[in-house]
Amino acid sequence: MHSTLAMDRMIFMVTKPPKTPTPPSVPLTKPDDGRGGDAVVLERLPLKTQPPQMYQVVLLNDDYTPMEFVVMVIQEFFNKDMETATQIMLKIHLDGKGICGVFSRDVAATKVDQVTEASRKNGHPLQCVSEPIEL
Ligand code: TYC
Repeated sequence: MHSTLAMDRMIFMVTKPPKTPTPPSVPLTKPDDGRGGDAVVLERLPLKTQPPQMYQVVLLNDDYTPMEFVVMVIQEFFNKDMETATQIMLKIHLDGKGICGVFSRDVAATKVDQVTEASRKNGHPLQCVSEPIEL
């Protein structure tokens, strides 16, 4: 291939010249006040953190676990007095399930483990689950 001066010139002509960078419309640095030298100003952004997801710990009804055991579990692991625990147990007995408390994820998981272990040790099929609360 032979190139001529004319062709080189044509190629040169159709190549766009490099853009010169345009300066930002807003200065990136504050004008020097003559006091801070090269000091950097860090501005605090508004916090966007969300509250943690919460979990309700639920007991399920069954036909075999004695009512007294369920009342004892609710008192012991969910810190309810006997009257409140009895109301919750009866609600579960009638509706099929009931909320015993609302906790952060780790605490809810611990409650489920504690109830499950106590039920297993005592030979009861009582089921305890945790579920995230709808926002
Ligand atoms: N239904 C059980 C009974 O009649 C009592 C019971 C209540 C069991 C609540 C489980 O989560 C429960 N003995």
